[in-house]
Amino acid sequence: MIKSHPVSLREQQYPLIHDLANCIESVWQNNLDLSPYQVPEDLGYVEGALEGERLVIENHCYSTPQFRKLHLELARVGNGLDILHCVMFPNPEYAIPIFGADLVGGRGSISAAIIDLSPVHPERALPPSYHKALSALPPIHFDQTRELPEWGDIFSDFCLFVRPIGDREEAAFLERVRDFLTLHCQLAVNTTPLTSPSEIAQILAGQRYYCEKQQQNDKTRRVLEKSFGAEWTERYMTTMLFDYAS
Ligand code: 18B
Repeated sequence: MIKSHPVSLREQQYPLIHDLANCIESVWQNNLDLSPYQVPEDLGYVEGALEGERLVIENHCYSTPQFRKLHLELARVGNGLDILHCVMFPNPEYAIPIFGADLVGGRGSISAAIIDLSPVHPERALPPSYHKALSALPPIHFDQTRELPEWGDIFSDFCLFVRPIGDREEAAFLERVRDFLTLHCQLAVNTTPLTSPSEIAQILAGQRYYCEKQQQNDKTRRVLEKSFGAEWTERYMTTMLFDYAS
């Protein structure tokens, strides 16, 4: 027995998902001052199989001076579909974007790999320091890029949404996540917090808009509903995946 469950899900997951989870946690550990974040007791490790295949979810959460919640979630549906979900929610005193990543795949390939640093500024622009740092990254090419859904107006011009093909593209995606994350952590720790209540209120409104859009992702909702039902899924999507302060 390892911890409270038989084997770590991560060890069994699709290699890119496993490597990405380790990469995300090591960039966090090397660049941020992590404290424990209390996950609601019944949501740390979750298993369900209501009418469909078994779904197993493992949550890892931290907080830091700059981030209210760092959330890394690993999930496996049935015996083949692996998911990595990651969101870094800034404290509202920090006028910085929301880092988000989602990978879905298994049985030999990843069908969707998305990362972004999404603006929460009222004009939906990234801070100049972010724009400059992201623009300076070397150009990157993937054979198969994917169309953002209708609710995807929250994402920045730097959003990468692809179906990575083969080891070379998978490695390139992992490196791009490492670059986004490293520059995000470094810029975040050098950001001076806001003090003006009206500016903080604007950040909160931007974060809320981001969460409300993400809650409209029917593909995520459907996977969760099949194993846990509609009521549980609604609670999970609004309190664990995309919660916002009101
Ligand atoms: N997501 N994803 O996190 N989602 O959570 N995800 C899918 O090949 C889950 C985020 C995003 O085309 C798919 O089509 C489940 C974050 C976008 O309509 C499945 C969980 C971001 C799409 C899931 C999860 C994000 C997408 C379809 C909880 C971005 C495309 C896969 C563990 C920062 C939507 C496919 C579309 C797709 C499932 C984006 C199955 C269950 C943080 C844009």
